[in-house]
Amino acid sequence: MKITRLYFALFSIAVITATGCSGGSSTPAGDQEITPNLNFYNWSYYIADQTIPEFQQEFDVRVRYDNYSSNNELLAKLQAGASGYDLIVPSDYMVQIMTQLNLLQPLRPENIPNLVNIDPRFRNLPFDPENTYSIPYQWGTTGLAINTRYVTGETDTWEILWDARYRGRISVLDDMRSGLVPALKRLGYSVNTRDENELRQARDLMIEQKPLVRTYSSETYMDLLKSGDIWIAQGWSGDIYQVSKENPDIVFVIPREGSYVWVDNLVIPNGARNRTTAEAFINFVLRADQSAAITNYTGYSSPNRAAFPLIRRELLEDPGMYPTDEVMQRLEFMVDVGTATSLYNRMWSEIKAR
Ligand code: N2P
Repeated sequence: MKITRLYFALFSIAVITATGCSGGSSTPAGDQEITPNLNFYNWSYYIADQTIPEFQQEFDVRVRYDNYSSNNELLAKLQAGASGYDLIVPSDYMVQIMTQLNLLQPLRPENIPNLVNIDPRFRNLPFDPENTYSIPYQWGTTGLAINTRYVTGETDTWEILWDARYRGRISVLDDMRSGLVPALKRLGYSVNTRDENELRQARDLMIEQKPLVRTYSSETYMDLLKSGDIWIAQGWSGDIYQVSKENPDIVFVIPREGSYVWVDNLVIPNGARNRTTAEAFINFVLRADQSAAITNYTGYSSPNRAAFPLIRRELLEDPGMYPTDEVMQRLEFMVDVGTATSLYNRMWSEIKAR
């Protein structure tokens, strides 16, 4: 797998600008006690049913568990201050942004010995080159869910989102970075473009497509797919895997024009009151059995080498989850686009306002 190489190529510039901005810890020294509470904020549909109950039982901790459905929702919550969360799961480029904003505190490796289970190819990735703040949780790809009962013809292309036959049966991911991807890739541009003209063209294409869209969603689209209310959805690999278990007409495809791949990471925000407990939880989900249970349940891809023998074969052999090198060449990682973030914001608001 070429994941690390791809990363290094893409991130080499971004990292140079990101280093040097360290988020210092505000937690007092000597806090090595496991506290009785943990406030965990995670993506929706992104954990096994038994993970939290088993942790609570074993460590005698009460976990408050809340969900978000986009990196921007997570960032907004943190920036509003006093979120109370001890543990969050931002994607690669968002770890970069949060580090620069001094929102994270360093992890203490001595409290997370199971880090050795992480495949070396997923350690020291360019958005956090020393794993100072983050440890990979799960990774995956972004593509299209297709209901093969209703959708015919070529389906491995973003163009299908512009096919008027599917008016009202389409959903698109609801955030400014993901939601522009179908248009950027159709136009042959990078998901990390900072070029205003390219972003305007992408905006115009998404505005043209908007009359066909039933909903912009990064969470409820799963239920709409299951029930057959929508037939085509831009979505994430594991989400679609979960849906296909209940509705076998649904398949996941990575469009031939290319897409993006991401790694989500466990991190502790600055100001977290239950830092040691958060580290204990990180160490717990890095265990081979716990990590494999999460992967087997969510259908996402695992960065945990020790978990591999316990992961279901059908998942390991699914090219949507573990793309071939040839497909991988067409996938980009998102990076922090710096000042161009405001352009993405503007384009996305203009699409949504229509
Ligand atoms: C889970 C979403 C996975 C995260 N519903 C996409 N980075």
